Amino acid sequence: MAAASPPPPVQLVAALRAARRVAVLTGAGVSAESGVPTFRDAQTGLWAEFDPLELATPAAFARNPRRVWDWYAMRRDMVGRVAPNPAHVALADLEKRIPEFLLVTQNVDGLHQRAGSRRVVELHGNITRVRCSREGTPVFRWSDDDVDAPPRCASCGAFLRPDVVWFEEMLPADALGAAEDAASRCDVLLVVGTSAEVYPAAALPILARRRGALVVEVNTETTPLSAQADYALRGPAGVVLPALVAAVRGDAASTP
Ligand code: BJW
Repeated sequence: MAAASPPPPVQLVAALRAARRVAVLTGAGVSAESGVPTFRDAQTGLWAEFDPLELATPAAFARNPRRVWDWYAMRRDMVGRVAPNPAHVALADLEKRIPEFLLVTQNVDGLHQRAGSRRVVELHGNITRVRCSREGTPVFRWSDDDVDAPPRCASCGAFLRPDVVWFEEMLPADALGAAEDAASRCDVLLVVGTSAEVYPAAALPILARRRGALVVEVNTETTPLSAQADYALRGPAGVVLPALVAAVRGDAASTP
């Protein structure tokens, strides 16, 4: 049976019920209960085992394209084997109740869309997509079985690469623009499962707060955002979010 969550604060539930515009920023923690490792968690995060400078920068890919490609192939395979968890499902449910809703995710795993979320902006790309490393063109036909990984672009011969955003790369301008617009206009911003350390995503809650939004953090740990958030709900997103959304819905057992 799922762990119980303390009832969400009454004022927060009222604010979400009254909200016309809600934005959500998610990070790796929202997928942790699906079995997707986070990045910075001390024991279990990817960066505890792998060096980001050797795997998630353009220079790393230039130095050793095969190592980077293989690492992403391994993660792509893992993402294909996991399923959305109750946190993803609760956010998809919340979207149906809010007139203007945008879910902004730093995650590349596509689990929000698989849970039924419709209005999703991917800030850091998607691990299932591949593009030409020189021309940026999306590539739809390629194989992980190619012995000479990474495969080459059929048009120009350059290596293919995962369609994700590495350190020192610009975020897709349209995605970042939509995220900033939603953060600056929302009544409530939920910030779920992110260490709030990677910019420009980490600036979105600060922008929302400055523009008068209620900022709500959901995280198992304290982050640099916690002290500035109006509410810091401690606990696994897969427990906290279903309880919060059930209370917003007015389910008898969860109404504070
Ligand atoms: C739970 C939970 C549960 C666990 N329930 N919670 C110096 C040099 C170069 C660059 C910079 C620099 N200083 C600053 C920069 C900018 C840099 C940056 O911010 N670096 C900081 C780390 C210092 N940013 C960039 O480079 C960005 N681009 C940019 O700024 O362009 C302009 C520029 C150009 C040239 C030079 C400099 C700037 C791009 C950032 C791209 C990030 N890419 C990655 C990899 C994506 C592909 C992949 O998946 O491999 O994105 S890195 C990684 O971090 C990934 C994530 O999306 C991102 C954020 O991590 P996230 O999601 O917050 O995960 P964690 O693990 O950090 O946190 C998980 C949280 O969940 C924790 O708080 C847990 O407690 C919690 N949790 N279980 C609820 N069940």
